[in-house]
Amino acid sequence: MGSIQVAGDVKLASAGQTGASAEETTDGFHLVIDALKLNGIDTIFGLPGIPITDLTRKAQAAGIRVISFRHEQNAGNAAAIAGFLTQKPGICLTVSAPGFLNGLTALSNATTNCFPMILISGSSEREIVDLQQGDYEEMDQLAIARPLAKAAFRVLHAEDIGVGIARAIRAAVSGRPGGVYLDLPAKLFAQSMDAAAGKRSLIKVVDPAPRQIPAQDAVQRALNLLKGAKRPLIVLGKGAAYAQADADVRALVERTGIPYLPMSMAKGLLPDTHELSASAARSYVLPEADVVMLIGARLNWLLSHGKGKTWGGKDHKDWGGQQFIQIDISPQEADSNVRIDAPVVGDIGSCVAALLAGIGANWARPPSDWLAAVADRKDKNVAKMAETLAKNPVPMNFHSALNVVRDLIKANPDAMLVNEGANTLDFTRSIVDMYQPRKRVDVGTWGVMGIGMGFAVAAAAVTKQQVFAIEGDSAFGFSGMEVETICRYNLPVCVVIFNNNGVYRGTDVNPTGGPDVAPTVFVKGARYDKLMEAFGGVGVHATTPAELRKAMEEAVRSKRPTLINAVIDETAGTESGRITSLNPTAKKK
Ligand code: ADP
Ligand code: TZD
Repeated sequence: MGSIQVAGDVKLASAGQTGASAEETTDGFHLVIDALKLNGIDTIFGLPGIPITDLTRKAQAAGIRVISFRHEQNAGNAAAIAGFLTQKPGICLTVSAPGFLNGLTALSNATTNCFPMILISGSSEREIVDLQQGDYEEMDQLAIARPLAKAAFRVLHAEDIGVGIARAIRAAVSGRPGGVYLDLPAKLFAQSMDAAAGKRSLIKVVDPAPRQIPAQDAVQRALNLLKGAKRPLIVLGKGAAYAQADADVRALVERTGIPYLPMSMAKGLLPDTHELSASAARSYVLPEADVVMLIGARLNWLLSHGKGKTWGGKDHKDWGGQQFIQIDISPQEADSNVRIDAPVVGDIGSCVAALLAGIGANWARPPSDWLAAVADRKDKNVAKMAETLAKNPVPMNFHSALNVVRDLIKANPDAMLVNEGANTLDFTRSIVDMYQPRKRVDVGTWGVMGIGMGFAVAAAAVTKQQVFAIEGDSAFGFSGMEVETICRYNLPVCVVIFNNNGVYRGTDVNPTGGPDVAPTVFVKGARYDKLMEAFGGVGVHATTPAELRKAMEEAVRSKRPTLINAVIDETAGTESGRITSLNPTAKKK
């Protein structure tokens, strides 16, 4: 292992020959750091160890913020959501084989969600790996990452570091964003080269995510379809949130007067209280709409693949009769599930601007009977929800607890909301209104548990705002150890655990009557608040909405790391939350 230990800082090394003038050299460590800094990367999320420990130290010494995690998956999730929030690739740095694999889940999730991220992993000696001679943490990481990443590269020579990082950045953020793997073998870090040549070899990426202007005929086709619509609907996805074209997206909705439905991470792009929001009438507008314009949203399972009963079809294979316009940067997305009548390919900023230009001053609003029907359905559902929220059952249920969260977000619209769980996710999404773009981050396209604390750390680091993480007790467990990280960096994160004693709920029983509890059940009455106290944060055990409110308000006031163990009725949850229908047994019924 001696070859991968580099003693001290070799930035200024003397040529050492008698009479020879001192020659400035640099090394792989510094070239990686300089290349990242040159491209505006100011934060690395990672976990140290051979061969990248010195890289984390030297990066910190060079002024990069290095946030060190307890598990690489959480560092990776942090990098991914930092990418979503900033449009700059989030960097996750790991050790080889197991550390790399821990980070890979997050990389794969980033690719699936179109989040720009770069997983940089140190790797062991190529010669030994390729001959499978059993090196320390040996693994052919590049081959393993390739199918799960948007792109994957390896750098073998110090003079190629600039190119390697430039390619990784371009691959992560251009076109449809995604996760990129960059393999840096241990030997690379110690390689030295002439400092001036090293500097010349670095690349400051010019225009890393070039605008992609839509074709004018595609824009016209979309406008014609929209113009003829009797019951138009806009669906905003997280691609629209990512694009940061907030003012134009809002102008498009308001100038066309078309009701819109935000996907969960697009909530707040326009305030959820906007009169054209159709969120509260979702099950009415999807089957009733005749023309649907998707903006940065895929017709995947989250939108029932654009067909079936959700869309007014007779069964799950039947098309509901809608015509679709799809705005997306990926030309391959159209027709992935149903026919797209008017694809508009380009970046959302350019596409929405082109649509706005084509709309002009005389655009006719949608027929008033459609708007009235949507408003009517919405009012009824909002009134029904208000009744449910006003109840104060003992113990708390999801609704009475979320009524508090809803008020806290309303009072702190700048705050970030991280959300995972099953019932905890579904109820939070529908009950808690968001008021600003990119404030809500959650389980995304995969519905993956474990994003919670990684997202929370990154949200706090990137936005410097208060973060609320609303977590199912099962969901929290996947990344719970990072409460230490939250305390270590003294982040303004308030974790609220909806503790109903298990996965979905806490009431399942072992049918054999044996001593093991059912697979979905946890220790009853667990005190997650003590976890936060163990690291010097604030732990609160809350059994009523009043206690929950007080603790959340105090967290906002103090900005201290806080974990609230909110005791929820263990009978309150339903299996899989709102996606019970995806259970194989439920499908047969
Ligand atoms: P949601 O889960 O919110 O429905 P998806 O992740 O399914 O959203 O869809 C996001 C879509 O947005 C992807 O198809 C992606 O290609 C697209 N997208 C991402 N960024 C941009 C952008 N800047 N311009 C246009 N489309 C984008
Ligand atoms: N593992 C991973 C990585 N992702 C998953 N989505 C699951 C397992 C399966 N799963 C869900 O889809 S939700 C969930 C699991 C384990 C947890 C639900 O329980 P919870 O939330 O306590 O987090 P509720 O509010 O009690 O339903």
